[in-house]
Amino acid sequence: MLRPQDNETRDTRRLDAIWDFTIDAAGVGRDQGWWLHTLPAAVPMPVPSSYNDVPVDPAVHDHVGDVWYQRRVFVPKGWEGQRVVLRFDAATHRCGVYVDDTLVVEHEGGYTPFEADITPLAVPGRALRLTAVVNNELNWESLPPGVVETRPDGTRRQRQYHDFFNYAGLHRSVWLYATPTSHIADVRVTTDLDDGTGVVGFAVATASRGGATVHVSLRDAGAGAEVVAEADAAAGELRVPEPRLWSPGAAYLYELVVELREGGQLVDRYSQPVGIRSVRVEGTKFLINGEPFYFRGFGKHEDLNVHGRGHDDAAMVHDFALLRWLGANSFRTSHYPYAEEVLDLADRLGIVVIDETAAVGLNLGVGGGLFLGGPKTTFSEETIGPATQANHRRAIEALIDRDRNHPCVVLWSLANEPESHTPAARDYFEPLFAAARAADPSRPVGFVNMMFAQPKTCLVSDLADVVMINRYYGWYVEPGDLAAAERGLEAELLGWVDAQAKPIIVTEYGADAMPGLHTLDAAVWSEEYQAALLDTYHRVFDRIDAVVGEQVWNFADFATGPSFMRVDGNKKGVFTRDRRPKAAAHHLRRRWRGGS
Ligand code: GCB
Repeated sequence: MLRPQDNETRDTRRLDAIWDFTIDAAGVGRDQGWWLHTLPAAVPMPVPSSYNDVPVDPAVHDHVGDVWYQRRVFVPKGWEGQRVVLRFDAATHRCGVYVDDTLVVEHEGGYTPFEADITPLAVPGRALRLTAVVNNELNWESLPPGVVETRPDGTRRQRQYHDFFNYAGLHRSVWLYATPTSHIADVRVTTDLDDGTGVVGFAVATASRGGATVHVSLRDAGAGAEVVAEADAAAGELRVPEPRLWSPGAAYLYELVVELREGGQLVDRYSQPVGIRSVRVEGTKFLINGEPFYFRGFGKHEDLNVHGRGHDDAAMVHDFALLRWLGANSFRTSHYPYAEEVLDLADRLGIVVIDETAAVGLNLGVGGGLFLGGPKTTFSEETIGPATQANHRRAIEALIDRDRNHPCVVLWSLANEPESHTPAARDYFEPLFAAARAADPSRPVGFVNMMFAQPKTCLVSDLADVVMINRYYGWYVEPGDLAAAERGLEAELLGWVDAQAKPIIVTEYGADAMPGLHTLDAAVWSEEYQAALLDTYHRVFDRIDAVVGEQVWNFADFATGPSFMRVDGNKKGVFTRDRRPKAAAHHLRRRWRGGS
């Protein structure tokens, strides 16, 4: 799905503002047709943001069910004769949208965009009433999964199987935009290197009356935007001799200008940034542009004080500055697709991204069995079954559809820590790997393994191109004993080398640290222990060639649901939630920037 863009053929209105907002505590809004009028008892709510922490109201913070957003939108006069589209960058976790009295689109999945052509309803020069009903319930079919329970007093609560707060709402921008009626509907690019020549594959989908032609030109980033290759075709390959490559830390973006012409006249134009680079896995190496790449970075979260998971440009740019300060070169979008602005900036700054779906918590052995006392069979007709799998496949396809053109994305992560040691897990994942490879044959595919599935017992890892593992030796296993952690980690990593002979990325390792807690003996929860644990892991990584990446858990402290294991959220950040460094941040900086 193309992102909205302003140019001589297209026009956008970002609808970010204070909207009217009402929680539907009694669950009556759909029956009572709340979209037909102004919302009852509305309060102001910023878009984008999570709604949970904004109003200082436990009823909103912990609400389970529908919430309603509404605003009036003026359709610009100049859009006469244009196609008018309404787009939501994300609504967590599902949403229905009404224009005046009419339902125009429904969407499942909290982190991918959706849109509706509302041309017949959007009269230029007139206002319309825009209403969105957003639902935050997690069930066995949703990603992530969860269970809604009813308490004895009739109130409801959300049980979940993942370790971050279930923030909800309109987390990203909402847009109204106009395109010509005949328009460019999709642009897909792939890039590769052929003996030093850049190869840019392109495929353009159009919606037009017929007789239309497509012209593509690839322009360099210089002031003159020189054309380096062009074609009169909707699909094909452009070859760029001696290209400037998109490389980690040294990004270079060309621009693919796509033009739709009818009778020789320009009808629509779309500009797509293109980073020419190749990605391959060979043996135990992860190659970017033919060079072995070593991932240094983090698993992150979209998580901020007040905003929750709502996108914020200033916070995003600051996080990238902190990554640079540390000498990090990569992150994983744990545990859901991040805002598209984040990937744009990663493209621009040369930060490498492992792009993950919202499939987290598909492991009742952890969440269900250990903490919640709920059902313990992960994959079954009653729990995570065919409907979840179908939804998961759609989520993979939606993620790839959204992010395929980003050079920063080098690897798809299909899930975080699912059960993967049972035949049922293999049956569940085999078709999903096939779907990901069919949707994008150009990138490696993997999933993040959890410690219950060891090198000899994991039944899913052989489907993946890389081994990604999260490990907590010295924390959940052998807490406080770093010597035991070092032995355990090394033995297991060598086991993976034996079992798979693939590149290994340790996608999570770390320890909680209470900021300001210092102990001479590096006791658990102290800043000293967190730093010492990272050192221990690094010694092991440096001894094993197949380890091609270290991504600390987590970049910053983040909000979770209530738990006896969490003190005001998860404290495994090397930064606090407000981005102050703990001792571990300085430690990492010394390792990643070579002592500077
Ligand atoms: C994990 C999960 C992550 C948790 C982390 C922890 O393995 O992937 O979501 O937050 O452990 O801190 O327990």
